Amino acid sequence: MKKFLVLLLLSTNAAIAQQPMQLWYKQPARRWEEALPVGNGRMGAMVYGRPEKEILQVNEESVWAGIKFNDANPNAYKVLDTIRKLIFEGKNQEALTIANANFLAVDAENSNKTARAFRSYQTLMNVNIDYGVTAYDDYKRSLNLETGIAATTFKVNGVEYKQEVLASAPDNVIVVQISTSKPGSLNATFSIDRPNIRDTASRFTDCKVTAAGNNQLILNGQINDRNGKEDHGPEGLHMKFAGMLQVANTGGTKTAGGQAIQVKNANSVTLYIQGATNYNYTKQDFEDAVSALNKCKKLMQAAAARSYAAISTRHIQDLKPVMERVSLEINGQHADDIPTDERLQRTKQGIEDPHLISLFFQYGRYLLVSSSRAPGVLPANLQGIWNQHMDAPWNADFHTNINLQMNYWPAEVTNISFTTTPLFDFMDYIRPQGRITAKKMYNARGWVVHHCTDAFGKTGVQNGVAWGTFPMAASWMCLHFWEHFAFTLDYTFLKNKAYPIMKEHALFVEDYLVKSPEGFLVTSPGSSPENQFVHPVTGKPTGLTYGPTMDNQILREFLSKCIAAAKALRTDSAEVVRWEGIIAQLPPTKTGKDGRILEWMQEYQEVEPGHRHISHLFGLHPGTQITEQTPALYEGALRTLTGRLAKGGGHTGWSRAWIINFYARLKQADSVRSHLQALFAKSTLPNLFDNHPPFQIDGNFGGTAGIAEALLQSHGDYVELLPAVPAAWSSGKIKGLCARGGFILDISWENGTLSGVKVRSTTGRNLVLKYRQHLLPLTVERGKEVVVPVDQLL
Ligand code: FUC
Repeated sequence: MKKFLVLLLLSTNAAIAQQPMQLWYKQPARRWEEALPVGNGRMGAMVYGRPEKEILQVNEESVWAGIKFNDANPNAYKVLDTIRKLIFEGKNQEALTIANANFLAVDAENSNKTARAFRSYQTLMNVNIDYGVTAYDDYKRSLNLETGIAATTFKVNGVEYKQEVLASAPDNVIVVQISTSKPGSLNATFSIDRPNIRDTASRFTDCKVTAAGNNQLILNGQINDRNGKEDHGPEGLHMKFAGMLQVANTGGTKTAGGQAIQVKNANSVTLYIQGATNYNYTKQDFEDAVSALNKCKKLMQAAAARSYAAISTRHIQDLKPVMERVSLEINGQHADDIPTDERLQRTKQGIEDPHLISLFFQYGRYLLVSSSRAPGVLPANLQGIWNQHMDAPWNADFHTNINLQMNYWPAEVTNISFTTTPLFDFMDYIRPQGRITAKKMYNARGWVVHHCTDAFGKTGVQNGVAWGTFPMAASWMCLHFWEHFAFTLDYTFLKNKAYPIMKEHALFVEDYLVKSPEGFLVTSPGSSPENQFVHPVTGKPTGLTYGPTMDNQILREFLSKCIAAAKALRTDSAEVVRWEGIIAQLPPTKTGKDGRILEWMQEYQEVEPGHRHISHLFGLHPGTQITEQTPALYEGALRTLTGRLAKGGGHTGWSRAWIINFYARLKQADSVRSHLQALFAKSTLPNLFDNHPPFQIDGNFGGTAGIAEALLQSHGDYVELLPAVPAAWSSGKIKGLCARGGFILDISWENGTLSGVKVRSTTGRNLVLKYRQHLLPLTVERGKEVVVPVDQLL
């Protein structure tokens, strides 16, 4: 394996004081992928930091094109038995032809036309700042991950300019503070706009900007949906949205002219940026009777009553303790004297940079906290909350065949459990649609969602039958509810929120499964996400099948957790017996001739042997079925990974991130290291956003989770310390990682060996620590901390 150069400059230096985690650059962002993100869960902004023409690209989480309708195809049930019969007879192509005509999402209540794709999550607006500056020096821009402040500083003829941007959760607003070192020298023009503000050949004006008084600009609009080449569902005027900019200056003058506000000779300026829509997340729909503009004005009034100083103090008090819950240091502390883009460039050249690893790790936490929390209500989408497009890649939607799940992998273990609230609410609110879909398509009880959904909670089959027929997405999503309980031991959550949703989905599972010719209970039709095999008779690429390995593994995991939940709540013993009966009839995970895990029921030839989805390793991660206790499968998983990688696997950011997690579970520490390196080298943008390509945030979250997984694992019967720490990370400290069972751990290591462990109990009591081959049972009283005698683990 290629040896990495170790950057000596960045080696241990105990003399360096603890520095804040920040991304920083010596030049403004030339493009969006270089801009820096701030977010409060509801609103987000990408800050370019341009002295000439500053841009803040602003999002509000619910600006979604499209409308709500149940998109389940009612014809599906009429052909379900036929399709199943054909699939069992090996006539997959015939089954696909019938499914193509009867399964795809439709708008049955209105046009009955097939709605082939969702519409998109959209940008709200840009806030533009013209500083009237053409030449400047001493430039720096940064994003401090502890304070969540994006700062830009530069000098013009010796006068220092300072711009700070933050998105406050407590005050529910984005604020900008601009000041100069020379009183009365600040001149700037502020404006707002949106891509659809002007007519273009393919688009319609959907908003207008007006000034209110001399201090406000108001963007008011309504999404005007049109179909182009594809039918994306009904056309027309749909969601209403509003954006506002309020300007407050100290010193100087302020005038509003046309669609801009000009400030002259001021000492400082505070900008308040607000946005709103008429979306109601409990209904997962917009409400015609609600004025987005009035909502926006009210939000503005509340926020603008506070000064920048007050807002930033409250914001830092809110964010900093959350970020400080966890800290990671690899090979000592490092001087932060290299700009982030240069660090990334060096990494691309093969120079390993432990500082970049901890920065990327904390950035993942920062991004999830900034895109998935109150006052926001929707979960982090494919781009978190940051999107500059009107038609985003994959609509910046919620893909439930890996991507939405991956977004939340770091949530529990990296001590930001509260970020899961929007996800759980969303899954809860999706249920009424999911019930209709389960009934209409499969005449099944319970609820279901297929491989993706949007802000209107669509649950039908999207993007083609072979692609979209993945009803196990719902079972997989349900596992997140269990994980939250496993980490927090929150019985109230389990009883009132998690278990009812899991149990209701279990009804769907019971009704959906059918007996296969081999006598197993299987999903049919089903698919191994987005992958195809060569049909042994027709030689054709085939996706639609029965009992793909991932489905079986998800079901085994899901039903086991339903059983565990019922037992924890001392309820539903009859259900437990039924679920145990189903598990016993699921097809086992098998290996093929070359020892690799089989992705489908039979050993088929693969169409794309380097496919990005490695779905049949679900049992290894995030599942818990392939472990050291199942040596043949464990070895099979390693072979499967090697095989995929040899054929070009891992080419998307999220796929690479998943591979890091797989290797962590396989305890292949050096592969964790090399794939992390590859994630930086091949799939990370200058602002450290993950590159699918294009930008897709799951790789950030999956990467952060992968680093945590190398340091601590708790999915088995014990809490394993440093299970996959690369030899090159010879010393280090991780503080504040969470383990299942209600524990928080601080772990340190020196010369590649464990040197310190502290265990705090939040709610837990008994645990077993594991380090290498050593086990140590421990009791930690609730709320107490224990310093573990490390020699007992060596
Ligand atoms: C899945 C992946 C793609 C992409 C999309 C949003 O379909 O296979 O790579 O990430 O989700």
